[in-house]
Amino acid sequence: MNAIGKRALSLAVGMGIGLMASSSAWSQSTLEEVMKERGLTQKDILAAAKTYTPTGGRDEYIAVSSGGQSGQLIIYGIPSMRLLKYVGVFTPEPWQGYGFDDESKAVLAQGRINGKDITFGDTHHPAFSETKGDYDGRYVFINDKANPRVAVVDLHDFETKQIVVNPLFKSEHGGAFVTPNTEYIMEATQYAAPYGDDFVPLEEFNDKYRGGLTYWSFNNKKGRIEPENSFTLELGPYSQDLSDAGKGPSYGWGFTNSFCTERYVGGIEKGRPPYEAGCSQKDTDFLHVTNWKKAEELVKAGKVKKLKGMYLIPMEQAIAEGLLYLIPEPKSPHGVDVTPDGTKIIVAGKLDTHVSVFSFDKIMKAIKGKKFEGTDPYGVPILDMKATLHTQVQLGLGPLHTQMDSKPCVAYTSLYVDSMVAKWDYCEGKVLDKISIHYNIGHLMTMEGDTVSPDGKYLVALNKLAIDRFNPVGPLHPQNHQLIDISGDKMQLLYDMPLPLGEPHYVAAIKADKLKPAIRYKSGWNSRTDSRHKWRSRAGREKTERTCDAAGKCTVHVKGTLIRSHITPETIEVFEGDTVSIHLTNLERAQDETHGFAMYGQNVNLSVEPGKTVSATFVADKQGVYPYYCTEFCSALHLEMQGYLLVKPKGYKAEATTMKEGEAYTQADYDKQVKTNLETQAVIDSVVGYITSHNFKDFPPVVALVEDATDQLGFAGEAKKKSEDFAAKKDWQNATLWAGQWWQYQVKTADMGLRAKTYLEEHGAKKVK
Ligand code: RUQ
Ligand code: CUA
Repeated sequence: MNAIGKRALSLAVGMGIGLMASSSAWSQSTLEEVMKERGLTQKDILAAAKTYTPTGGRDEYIAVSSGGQSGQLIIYGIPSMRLLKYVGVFTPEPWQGYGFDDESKAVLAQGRINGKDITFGDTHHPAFSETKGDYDGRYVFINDKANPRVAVVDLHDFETKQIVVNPLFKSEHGGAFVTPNTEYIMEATQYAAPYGDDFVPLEEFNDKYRGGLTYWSFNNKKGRIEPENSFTLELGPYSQDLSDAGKGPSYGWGFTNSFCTERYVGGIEKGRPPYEAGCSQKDTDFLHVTNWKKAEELVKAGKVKKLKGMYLIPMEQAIAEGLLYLIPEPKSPHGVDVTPDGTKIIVAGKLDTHVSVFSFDKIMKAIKGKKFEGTDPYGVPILDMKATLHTQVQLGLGPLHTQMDSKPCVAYTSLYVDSMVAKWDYCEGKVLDKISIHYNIGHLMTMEGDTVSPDGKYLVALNKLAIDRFNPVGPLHPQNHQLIDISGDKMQLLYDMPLPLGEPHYVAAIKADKLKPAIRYKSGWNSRTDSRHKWRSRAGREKTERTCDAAGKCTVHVKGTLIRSHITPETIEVFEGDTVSIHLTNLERAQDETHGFAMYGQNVNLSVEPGKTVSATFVADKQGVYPYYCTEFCSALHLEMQGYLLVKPKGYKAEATTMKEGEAYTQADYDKQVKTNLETQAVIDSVVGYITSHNFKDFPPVVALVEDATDQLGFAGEAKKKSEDFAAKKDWQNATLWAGQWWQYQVKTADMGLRAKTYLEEHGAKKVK
């Protein structure tokens, strides 16, 4: 047997032994001994028991966290706080091939601004799609504060499908927040700027700079934002902040905070007082109340004009139509959160110790009764604050964001300056409990806590500083997400999780059983456009085509496939100067059999999940030899999953030579290989015997493994036939190599079979017959 074969056999044998060994290695120490040794208290043990998820276990909730400046999403489980995935959104992410394959490059290109690639995002607020105000598990939206963009991530495969750029804004913060049936995704500006792209001096700030609030129209059938049906409400040049959509009685309305309604423009270098002084002078700022339902009617009636491709409702029109009102709120507010029943709107001011609870009913009465205390400089009516307030509650220093409990009237608010979470009753207006966190909490999040039916149970505190909580790793610290049990009267801190990526502003958590992600794509699938890929291929249909145009520019299209453990084609030959487009389809149907594809010197790096087709296009501008290989350790012969791109100099003519093998094989080699194969077949037969004598059909993962193993065994049969044909002709070279290939497929079959057998053993399969 050759060296490759030997290595593979020892791998397979190692695998087999590993799978068959029973794990009886329980440590002998008792719980008391471990507690003593590690200095753990009863409380620690209780907290551990509430979060610990045994091997193979699943979490009850899936959290989708903003990845902050990483421009990604971070997915983790609750209560285990185990990280599951990063999802590339605004930033290239090599593991997923995001920003490397042609298909995802096209998604990132949607996010260009003035023709420039923007390869980061300051992601802030993920929002799940909703049906009747409840998470429906279909999509997640995420905004980019630095560049006014919103992305759509499909939860069917956790991939980014679309990025839209706001044509009017130069920054935003108040996104993404969805209306109760995901009719719209709200996105509000942060820093006022001219809607146009030309220079406007700061002296003209009050007249020419503007804030705004965009309602992005979402097509629930197509799963895409439709910019052509979206509209923006022009707002004063205040720093609009977060938003939330009304629900229940307040359905059809939206609420958006603002600060710096002083319209102060800094200039510290010219001796002017800085922004922070000028922007916090007044005692109150404005809560914007907008009627999106009525605005939508105006748009549909053709009464709204477009600017830069987006419907824009100017302030005069909004005022005349009753679409926009302001309510004074304590200065420098931050979070605005609508209660699950939609009757109240909770606003927290960073510089005020109170949280203000507004009554939607009172707001409507004030609007109907025209109880205005005046207008702002642009003529927008200001409602009387007292007339719209339900109550104000003193919670502590720096209240920011609020989320709801499953218990009626119970809410949790983060206290940034105090580094605490306050549990309180917004109906009665009283504090119920407080807990310290570490340190300086920003957002907090309860399970499905911003829906019409929050689940309570857990709360995650998203802390801005970690300081001394973890092993030091240099001046840049990880973030600290703290898990808190809120099922009882008193909050209990359970766990600190370091998050090593960006400053995650906000997280949303969904009941795990609402998600039904795919295991594989339909064969030959373009995942970014959700359609069959033009360049998909099937086994035996692979081909390489070179076409040249009249000017002599040539393009080589490679339609290839990937399956354990080979890349087809194994050699690609092109000429210097050719444009090369490699399209690869993963033919696997097995769960988790992703193949990667990386190539020397061309910045080519792909991830090809089962069923997917992806492309890499580049110019082969320099003659040479460029090895490529699979980057996922997919099988015992993964390292042999390889090939060469040969870039020939222009005009190169091959000399008439034949390939010389490294080794020549004899009949003895052939016989030895066949003997090994027959022994391997005996192992396979015994595993098959075990599986079929048990109720394996009751276990879907095993059924899938058996299907895959059957496929592999079919391939083995084809290779066996080829080897026997060559042996009949006494071509021992080819006979031996095909016998080796036959064995490769057997090894894969055995791998699947052993995995299936282990699964059955671990899941208590019963013997049948
Ligand atoms: S914000 S810490 Cu960007 Cu959501 Cu409040
Ligand atoms: Cu495919 Cu490694």
